[in-house]
Amino acid sequence: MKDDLGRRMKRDYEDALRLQLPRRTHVVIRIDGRGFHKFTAGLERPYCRHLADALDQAALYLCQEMIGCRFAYGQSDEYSFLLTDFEREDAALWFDGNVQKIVSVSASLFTGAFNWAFGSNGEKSPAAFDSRVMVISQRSEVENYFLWRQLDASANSLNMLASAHFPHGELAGKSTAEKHDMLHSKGVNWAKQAADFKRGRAVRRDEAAGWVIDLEIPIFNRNRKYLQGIIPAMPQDPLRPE
Ligand SMILES: Nc1nc2c(ncn2[C@@H]2O[C@H](COP(=O)(O)OP(=O)(O)OP(=O)(O)O)[C@@H](O)[C@H]2O)c(=O)[nH]1
Ligand SMILES: [Mg+2]
Repeated sequence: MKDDLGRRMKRDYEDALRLQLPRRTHVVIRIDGRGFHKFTAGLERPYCRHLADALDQAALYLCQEMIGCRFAYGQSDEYSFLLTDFEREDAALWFDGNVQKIVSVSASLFTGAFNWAFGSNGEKSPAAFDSRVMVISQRSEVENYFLWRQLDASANSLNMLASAHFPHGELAGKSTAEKHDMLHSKGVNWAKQAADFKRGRAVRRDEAAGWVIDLEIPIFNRNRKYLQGIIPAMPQDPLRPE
């Protein structure tokens, strides 16, 4: 009776929403701080090194935990991870591609590791992160995905710097060039800020040292070789004529 009930509950309800990723493709997972405008309220502005370090540590931990992880890129309160499962015939996909497992476990591992690394934030509640997963089959689109996140990094970074020097109302409707001009008028130069706060940071695999945090990443669309050297290419389709 109990076993029958369990089988029926699983089949009728649990398995009904079971979603599976396709195999042999690029998988991207993005993790983002939940309500971080609140969580970061008392932190150093415009850029908080302690926050960035804790995000990097959480990303490093996740890179080591996720089967098939190749690369991670982070900025502001988010980190994106690239996973692949096509390098070898018998390569595994994390949780066999079970979407609910992938998003829930990635968010919880990242959340746990971040809070551990960050420590207490005064009286505040612990930080929480959401997670989403997507499949991007084309290698060039994976590259575009990371170009997009880095463009967002630079825009966020400029906005953070501007909002540390001007009230919200004065910045509303201002273009990127105008924000740069406003900052220059106060003797502040965005270009002189730390590279990783302008471009974001990466966790990548180094042949000698294993997983490493990289604070000196290039501007992706000025140095295409960086991402192209990291994003794995699919092996040739065996059906293709010789
Ligand atoms: N003080 C400070 N804040 C930061 C730093 N990096 C990111 N943030 C804040 O993190 C927030 C990230 O914004 P979003 O992810 O768009 O918004 P959110 O409030 O997290 O909301 P959801 O992601 O939708 O849950 C922004 O409000 C930034 O101000 C930092 O170095 N210092
Ligand atoms: Mg957020």
